[in-house]
Amino acid sequence: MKRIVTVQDISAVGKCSLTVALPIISACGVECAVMPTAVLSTHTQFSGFTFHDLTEEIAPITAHWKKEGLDFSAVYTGYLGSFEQIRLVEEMYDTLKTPETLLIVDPAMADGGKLYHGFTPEFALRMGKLCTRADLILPNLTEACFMLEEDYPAEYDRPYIQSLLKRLCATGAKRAALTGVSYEEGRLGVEMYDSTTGKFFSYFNEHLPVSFHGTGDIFASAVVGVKSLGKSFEEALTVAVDYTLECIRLTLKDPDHPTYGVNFEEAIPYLISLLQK
Ligand code: PXL
Repeated sequence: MKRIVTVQDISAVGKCSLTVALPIISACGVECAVMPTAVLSTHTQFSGFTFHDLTEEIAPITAHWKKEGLDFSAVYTGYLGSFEQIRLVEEMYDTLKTPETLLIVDPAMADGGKLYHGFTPEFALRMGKLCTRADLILPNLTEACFMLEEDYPAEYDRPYIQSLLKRLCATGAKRAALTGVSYEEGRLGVEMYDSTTGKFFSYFNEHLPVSFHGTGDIFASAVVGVKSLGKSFEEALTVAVDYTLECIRLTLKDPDHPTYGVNFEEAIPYLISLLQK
């Protein structure tokens, strides 16, 4: 069985970061080791959340894994809370990587044109530096714009997105996939540029006119899980689009759904059915 490690926080309630990455990657049939970077009572979109930093654990946990001879087919990073955590993640990747270990970075730090609570434009540039080392990065448009120090556009077209993806790869990332892309009403999906082949790939499905927190984390987790099974990046992105849409569909079916995250749990059988195709 493949083993990956994901580095992100535990938001105890909130359906994001580790509480979605672990079940989704496990459901794909991939062992998911975790490097928890902090424990919060909820994610930071709630007010009054508690926060306990675990930065000091990263180096000793890494050293123990190295001593045990553990290897990982991918290191997947999500929400990281500080410059120091990014530095330690780079060190961890250098310590644990084999020639086959993929670095997949979801620069989870912004959406809707704005940085999340507590982040600065300087932090976004530092995250951009981590992205330069990645085999695949999974930003949304807001995160891509902050990393490239560009204004968030009110509107866009395909040539703009393709140029953005090429500029992200020009900084060093091998592949950049932009999430939440829409070129026509009613359709939403992903577009990737693969600098190792010089090719673009895109995939779209229905665009439901709602926006839920945590869908970026669900999308990235599905990509990592499927890719780790030995499928192509294109297949992994396709499954992730379809699975994320199903999570939103199931959420909307329940009139009492929580407002803070989507129903990724009841969509897990659907995710598994996509893997058997
Ligand atoms: O979904 C990204 C995320 C992860 N972890 C924490 C967050 C957020 C987004 O706000 O606050 C703690």
